[in-house]
Amino acid sequence: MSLTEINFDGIVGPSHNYAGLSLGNIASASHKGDPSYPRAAALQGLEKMRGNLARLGHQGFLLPLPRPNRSLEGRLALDGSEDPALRAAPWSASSMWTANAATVSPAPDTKDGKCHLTPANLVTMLHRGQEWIDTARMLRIAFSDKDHFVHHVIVPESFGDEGAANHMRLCEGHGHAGVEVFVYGKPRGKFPARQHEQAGRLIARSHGLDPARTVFIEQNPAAIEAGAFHNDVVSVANERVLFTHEEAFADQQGAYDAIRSAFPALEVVEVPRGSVSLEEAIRTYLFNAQLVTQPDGSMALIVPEECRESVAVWGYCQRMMASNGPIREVIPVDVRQSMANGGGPACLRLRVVCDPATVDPRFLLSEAKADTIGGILSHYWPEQIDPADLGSDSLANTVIAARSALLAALDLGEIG
Ligand code: SUG
Repeated sequence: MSLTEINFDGIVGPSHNYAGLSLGNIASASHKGDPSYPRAAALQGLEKMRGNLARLGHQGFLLPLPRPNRSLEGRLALDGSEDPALRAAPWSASSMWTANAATVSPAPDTKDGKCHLTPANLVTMLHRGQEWIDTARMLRIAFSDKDHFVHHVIVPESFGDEGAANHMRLCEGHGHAGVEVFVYGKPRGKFPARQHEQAGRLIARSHGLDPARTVFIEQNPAAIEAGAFHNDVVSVANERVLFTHEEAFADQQGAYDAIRSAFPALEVVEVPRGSVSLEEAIRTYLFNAQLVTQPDGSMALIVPEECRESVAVWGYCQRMMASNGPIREVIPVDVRQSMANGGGPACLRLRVVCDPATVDPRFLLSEAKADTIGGILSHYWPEQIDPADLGSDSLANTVIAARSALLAALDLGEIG
């Protein structure tokens, strides 16, 4: 068994649009009604995957879900008199943010020595709550090896669960036993707290985690109010390192103490508000970065281009690289189409620590497969969608044909 971390990015679906559906997600609200560019969005995502494949040696992907979702359309009793937000929900391409697909506990952390996955119920938002049925089916195909993977049912819908976006793992190396950190929110202000405390506690029990190596932390309500609708907008962890904003948690010092008592080797890289305000961190998505261990053992932070354009954020990054800290490189990537809906580089990927040989190879990227995917995206993905187009038969035909072409090219037609 050679355990390694594989990032499974969501391929941006052909119905990618800006309907402004996510309350508390500032980017989604501020781009409401704008035209979107699904082809450019998907190609940006593919470029990020190509870069990471070259840098890290492994890269996986998950597929867009079937849209428009005819079953949800039926349940919403759409007749043209409804709020346009209801009409848009069955068209959402939000499954591209696979950090919200599931919570994953790698084999070294669990009692039975298998990797456990629980699909996220995403109940807080209508357009996201439709994802889990299809996501769960896909995960069961991608990780079908029963000797290595265990699939759980979703957390009961009374407890909102948004998956890996609120879950961090500290470890000496990815293949070592880790400490899993579950971050939850409490509803205190005008924006919803999307991750319920009980969701994390329930997942930790069902995944068979050791209570001594499991930590539960409350997100700072002020961060939620500032637009950090998931913890991964204000912190990210990799191996020994927690890279976080000073205002990420309700009790910042208490959070560090709790993690450190379970994981004494913890190294915190804390960004003070004096260097980067919470608002600037959320606008640029500095923390919605992929903190990765490169083959030579050094750590790189893959950030959105927006970070380079911010004097405060880029200044901080320069100082961080010049210091003797654990993060030696900061690499900007262009995922602007996703960013405009509140999804940065980290939202676009689900981390799974496993042996690549145990994954269905159809979900693993190679250079040649990236070329195939790029060809399909360039040929079939719509160039532009205006939110007013959502609901039209001709757009539905285009979107359905585009996804079918991708599935056929990847020999994944069985996903349907
Ligand atoms: O759930 N945006 C997503 C962004 C998810 C980002 N994921 C992580 N932070 N891990 C969300 O708010 C856009 C809504 C729209 O299409 O209008 C949206 O769903």
